[in-house]
Amino acid sequence: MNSPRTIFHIDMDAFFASIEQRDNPEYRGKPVIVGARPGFRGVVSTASYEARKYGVHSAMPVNEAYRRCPHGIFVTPRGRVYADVSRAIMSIFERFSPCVEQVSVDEAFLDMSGTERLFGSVLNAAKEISERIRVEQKLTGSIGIAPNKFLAKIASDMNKPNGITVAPFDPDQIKKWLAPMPVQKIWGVGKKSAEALARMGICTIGDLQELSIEYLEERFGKNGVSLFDLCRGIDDRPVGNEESIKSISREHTFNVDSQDRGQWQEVLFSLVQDVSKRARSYGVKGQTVFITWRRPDFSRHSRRKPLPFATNAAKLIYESAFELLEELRERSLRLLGVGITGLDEAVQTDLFAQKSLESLEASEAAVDRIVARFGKKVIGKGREVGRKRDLDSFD
Ligand code: TTP
Ligand code: MG
Repeated sequence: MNSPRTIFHIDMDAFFASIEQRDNPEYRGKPVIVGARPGFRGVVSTASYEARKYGVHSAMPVNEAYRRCPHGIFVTPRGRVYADVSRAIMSIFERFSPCVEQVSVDEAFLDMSGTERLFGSVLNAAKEISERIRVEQKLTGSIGIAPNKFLAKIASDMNKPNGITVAPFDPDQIKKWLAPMPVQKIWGVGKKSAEALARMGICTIGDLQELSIEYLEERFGKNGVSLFDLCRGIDDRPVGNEESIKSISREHTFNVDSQDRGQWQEVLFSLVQDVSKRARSYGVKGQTVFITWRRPDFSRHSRRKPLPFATNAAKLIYESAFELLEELRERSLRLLGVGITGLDEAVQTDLFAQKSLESLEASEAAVDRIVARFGKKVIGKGREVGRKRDLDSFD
């Protein structure tokens, strides 16, 4: 029997169009259609909610969109900007869970199981994520909370835009909740399968629930078994790929490209505090440290280095990360990030070193507890003192 899980699915609202409305205040409250230019071949990437009222949607030929909404604001996509925002959003998610699976440019699953301790309740965590997206990116996303990926995805779509929806967690309630929904809500049931099912008189998930597993298997083979499970809301797929489960990182974009190595070190130091604190709160250690950076031309690069021991101690992570930074042959940086990987692998360390390492980790964990209780002001670790202003810009 698997232990119960809590999964979030987060999907940004009208993603490309909302970014355009954010960056061009004169577009706000208006029908914005991002995609090909009217008069040319090509399709709509997405439309703002104001434009959707006219029936405009993703993948519609742009000339059709123009017929439906001639007074719309037609915008050519700015891919690089969207990719940057996407990365920033994903890095917000990574602050809330070490297990994030990015599904598309504006969508991710987070395994939030066991995080109640950190955020009070999962609903509270969802509100905080939503708030971080609003404050840091001036955008909104919709969040679904459920015991698995399938239900979380359905939930996130139910109260768009800017909604938080909690799916039922009890098996009977889940069945009832799903019953009135159309069969297309099930992953893998596209237009063709839906038509085939409709010919059998099956239109809703509730209709599917009536069928026996034998019948479904005979009719649809292996897919029939998964239909049997999904229509009851059963889905055991784990969140994440190897990569996402095995790293914790933070990054900072400079307000203006920075040529100041002293500033790079300060930023690195602050970021390492966060990475280390998160690793401690999740009870994981890393074996490798990496730094990532972006040049002013937006190109992204990274370098990695093994840590002397698997650890989550800020001191050791910083020392290795600092060496990587020292080796950097860049004049100017747009962004700097740091992280640890190799979180799950078991490692052997020699016993003597292990002991001093444990006491270092224990003392840093003690600092976390004091800060959690009395606030950050009471403790400053050397360089953190006087850097509060800069630290604020990371949150
Ligand atoms: P979606 O999340 O599907 O759509 P959305 O974020 O615009 O709107 P919603 O509030 O319904 O989630 O896709 C994310 C982005 O991906 C979208 O803003 C533009 C791009 N996209 C395309 O370019 N073509 C497409 O056909 C789709 C579906 C999306
Ligand atoms: Mg979206």
